[in-house]
Amino acid sequence: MRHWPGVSGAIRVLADGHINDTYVVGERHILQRINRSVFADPTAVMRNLATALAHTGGHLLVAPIPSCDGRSFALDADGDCWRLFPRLASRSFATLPDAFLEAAGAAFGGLLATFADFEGTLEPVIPGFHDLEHYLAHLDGAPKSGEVSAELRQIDALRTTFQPSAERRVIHGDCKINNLLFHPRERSVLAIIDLDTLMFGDPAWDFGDLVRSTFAGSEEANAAAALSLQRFERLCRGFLAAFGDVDEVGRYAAAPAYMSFMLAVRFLADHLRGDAYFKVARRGDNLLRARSQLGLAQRLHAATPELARIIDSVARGDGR
Ligand code: GN1
Ligand code: MG
Repeated sequence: MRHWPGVSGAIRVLADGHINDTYVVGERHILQRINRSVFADPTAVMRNLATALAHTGGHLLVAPIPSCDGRSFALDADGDCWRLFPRLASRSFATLPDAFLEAAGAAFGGLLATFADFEGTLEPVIPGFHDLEHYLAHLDGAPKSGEVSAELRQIDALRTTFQPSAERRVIHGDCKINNLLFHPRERSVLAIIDLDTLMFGDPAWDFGDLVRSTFAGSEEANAAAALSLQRFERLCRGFLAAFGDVDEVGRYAAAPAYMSFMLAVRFLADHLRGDAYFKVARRGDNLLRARSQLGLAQRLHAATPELARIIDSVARGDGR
């Protein structure tokens, strides 16, 4: 490849993720084009990644391979930003087996803990990211069609349920379970990937997204799995052991429903606006995703008291 001389091999598409374009090059490299309609300044994404690598010393993160001009990315003639990563021998899951839940919770909880003493700055890369009001306004302003009237009613029923929190520290911003690379044979996490939305926010959002994605799976167009309190408890055990005590159990218990609801609003708005943001394999995918996240949000919201009870009992070390 021109910008990474010495790197070669057949290029195939890796259809993971809803935003960037990802390719496997040969057997040993991952090539990505950062989506410029989502990230207005992809180089800011790369600077934030460099900040994260410097802070953590690279522990559990994958560093980009410098291009021939020494930068962590390369710009092509169209102005698109590309980056290359080593491809680790690893496994990732669309749906996590039970035995991996604690390790998944511990990986994301541990990353949050690593950044607890971060005093630097990060560049905002997406305006309004994780801001429910922003997404509701985006939905309200979208052209409506009759096919979504049931979803709009369900959204109206929940739209004032979630209050924004004031807690701000470094979070991953996209704690989907397929952003974890596991050891090929063991249960340990080798790497946490996709730091594109590293930002200042509420760590409860990361916890919420971890829980959401555990039940939703990574392709949200499929129906979400039934809630399992046992699976939730395993996630909590790992997360809390690595993260430490949470400041407010109620906020963490509400976060899975909050994140599912916000994503439902985002998917529905995008469907109504012609799939401008999330990639779709076919028209209607974002509507299916919105429906699945909305159903999940309702179930998680109804289960909030039980989730709080479990977080509380894990935090107290009951049953250990
Ligand atoms: C997007 O592309 P991916 O899958 O890493 C999205 C997340 C959503 C997620 C839902 C920048 O992430 O916010 O939670 O889809 N990323 C961006 O699957 O919007
Ligand atoms: Mg992402």
